[in-house]
Amino acid sequence: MLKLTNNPNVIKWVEQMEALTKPDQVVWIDGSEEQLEALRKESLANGEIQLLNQEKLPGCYYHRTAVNDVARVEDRTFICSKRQEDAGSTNNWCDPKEMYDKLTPMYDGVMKGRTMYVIPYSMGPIGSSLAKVGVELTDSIYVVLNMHIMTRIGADAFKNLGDSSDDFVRGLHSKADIDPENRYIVHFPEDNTIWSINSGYGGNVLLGKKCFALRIASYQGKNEGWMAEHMLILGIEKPNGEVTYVSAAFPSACGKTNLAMLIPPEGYTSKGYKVWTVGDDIAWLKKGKDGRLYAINPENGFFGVAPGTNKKSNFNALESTMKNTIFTNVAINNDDNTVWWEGLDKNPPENATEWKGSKVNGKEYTAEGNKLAHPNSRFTAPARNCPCISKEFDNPEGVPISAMIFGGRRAKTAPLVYQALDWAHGVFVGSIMASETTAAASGAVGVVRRDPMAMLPFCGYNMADYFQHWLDMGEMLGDKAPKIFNVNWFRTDDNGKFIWPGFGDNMRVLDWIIERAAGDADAAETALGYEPKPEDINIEGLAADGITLEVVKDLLNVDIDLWKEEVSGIKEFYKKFGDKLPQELKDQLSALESRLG
Ligand code: OXD
Ligand code: MN
Repeated sequence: MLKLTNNPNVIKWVEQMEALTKPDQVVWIDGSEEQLEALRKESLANGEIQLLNQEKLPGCYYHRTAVNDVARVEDRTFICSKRQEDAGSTNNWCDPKEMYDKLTPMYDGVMKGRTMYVIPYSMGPIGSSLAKVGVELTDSIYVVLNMHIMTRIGADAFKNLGDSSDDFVRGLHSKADIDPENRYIVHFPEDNTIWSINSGYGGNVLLGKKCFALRIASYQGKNEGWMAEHMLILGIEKPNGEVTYVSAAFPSACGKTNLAMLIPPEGYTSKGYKVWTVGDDIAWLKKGKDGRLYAINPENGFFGVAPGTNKKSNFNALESTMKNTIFTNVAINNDDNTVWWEGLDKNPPENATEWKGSKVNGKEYTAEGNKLAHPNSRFTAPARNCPCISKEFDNPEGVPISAMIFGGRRAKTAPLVYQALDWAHGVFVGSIMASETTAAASGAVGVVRRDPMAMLPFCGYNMADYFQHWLDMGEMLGDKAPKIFNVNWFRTDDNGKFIWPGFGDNMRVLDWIIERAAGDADAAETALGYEPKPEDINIEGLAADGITLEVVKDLLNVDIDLWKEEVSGIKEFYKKFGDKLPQELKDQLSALESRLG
């Protein structure tokens, strides 16, 4: 078969990996519809994927993973830098040589009787100076089909690399035996290399996503002066046509995909406000020619959590899944061969197949407290399907970011919104990001988990160095740096009920943020930073939700005693970083303490 590049570095590496894994044949993925269709047929024939109702869900397929292989495995994810201190205390570390020695025998001959697919892909629009090239070798057609949706694949991807460059990320994946005891997701940042074995779950095997676009890219960004962040990107268009772009980081289960595809409330849409999605999970950000920070979404699709997605919570995400989508571990409605998940509607199908593959009466099954879809079941949908996809989605220059938003799920501490005093304070705000555990996850409810910039599981190097890199980026950007904000949609009342309606109504907070970033909104200074005056949050039409000016005042209230406790929590957390924690962040913590009095 034709190789898709003459680049000797690519060819040499593919040959080495072929010699190691010993596949029966090697197939280069050119990205043509003809080749993809042949692979879909093969995958259908061997039962790896199933065809769904082609009238209702054209081009859609179903896949079920092994029961033991349904999520990312942080305890089996490693950063193998030469020096342990370069991985830091929040990553699993192993000496690279030791790890190669351990994994090489596992890969030896692992593809015997199988085909090795060579997938060239670009993270970011082809030709963009912000884009990067990867090559993933895999023995899974499911991976090829997902990579086709999630990245830009095929010969064109090599255009950015040229004939001699060595700057591509080498990803080697084998399902092997899907053995959880020998499952490894390993990054060698200094070698531009990712090795993944014994998993078939998206987050572990679609190597362009978390492994490359966050872990390897964050390391590259530190060395090359740019940023790879776990952030959505969206554009807010005002009635005069002006679009302001913001990026936002939240830990999982805080509604990142929902915010990325938000539909503004009636009072805004009728005036002509619109929201445009550039990305829902990852942003690569670099200083542009005009000195501002520009962002691209390196991905080409959405790998979204299905449960909870419905017409009301996220109409645009649901629409995105109506064609050319792969569903993984959701339930099947056997009456019409479509898909179902918890939260799609209130009618679980009677004639259902639950995610593990048993036929059940969905109504009875769910009434007994069982889940038809796995809580982490997913859709892999092309970004272009999204009704509100930004026209800048493919812009190689990216979009200029005016504001960066951090957030988490806090019942009492964090106010609805506040603005950091300056960039360095904003870095501090990001570094103390936290979320309280919900009943949805196992373990105690209400426990505070710190997840700086939502990057704790995704930073490919020492997080203390990562904080320093953020501080350095601020120096580089100077007064052109985006303004930094923190939001919390999740304050609860005394009965534990969410006070703020959230979803589309979060537009009301974004509205203040973009006006403030443009220097057009007033603010009051609090111990935490700048806050809107309560009357500057537009609550028109929210009376039925119980939102009055008084309630907004409460939502913005800073409870000094709770924040003093918070400071102790932060001090405890910061100990993890030892001497490497930048002095600037220690100073920011002391400054907060003294502002609290
Ligand atoms: C994801 C995650 O899958 O953050 O996007 O876990
Ligand atoms: Mn994510």
